[in-house]
Amino acid sequence: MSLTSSSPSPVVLVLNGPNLNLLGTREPEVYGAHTLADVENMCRETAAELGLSADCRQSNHEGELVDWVQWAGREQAAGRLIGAVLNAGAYTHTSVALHDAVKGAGLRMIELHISNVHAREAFRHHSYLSPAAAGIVVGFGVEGYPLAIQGLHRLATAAAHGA
Ligand code: CA2
Repeated sequence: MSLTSSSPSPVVLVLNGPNLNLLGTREPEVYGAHTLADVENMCRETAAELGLSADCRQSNHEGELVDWVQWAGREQAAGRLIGAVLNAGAYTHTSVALHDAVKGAGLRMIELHISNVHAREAFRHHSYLSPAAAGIVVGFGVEGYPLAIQGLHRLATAAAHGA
């Protein structure tokens, strides 16, 4: 047993929605060659550089994502979590439930898309999540995940200092 006690690192939640478990297996011209495991490792590395711990989760189920957003809002309120990076996949364009969950939970959320959704089909141009987002990262490939974590960390630090 250690004689010194230290509080655990603040958490950043990284949520990936439907079909993102297929990253690196299909459509590399759109989403790149990295797998979801690669992306999650990148997130853990970036989080560690910032003194954070990354909690990375993926689900193909809307209700499970809603449950995790609600949990994250409670953790953020308790001061244990700085917020979430959310790539909701196609639910971005369909889910009032996820919009309501982020708003209702008061979750500091960065919306992320690997591809530039605005340069793609018209049905990808509307997001139910953008009005609930603290920031948006779009079109940087999987490099967007570290960028989003860095941006979220800056916003959370500014909020902690009353900015
Ligand atoms: O660009 C993004 O990150 C998206 O959120 C990805 C979603 C798409 O519905 C959004 O419009 C934009 C699709 C995720 C599916 O990912 C796949 C990855 C590899 C192979 C097949 C699907």
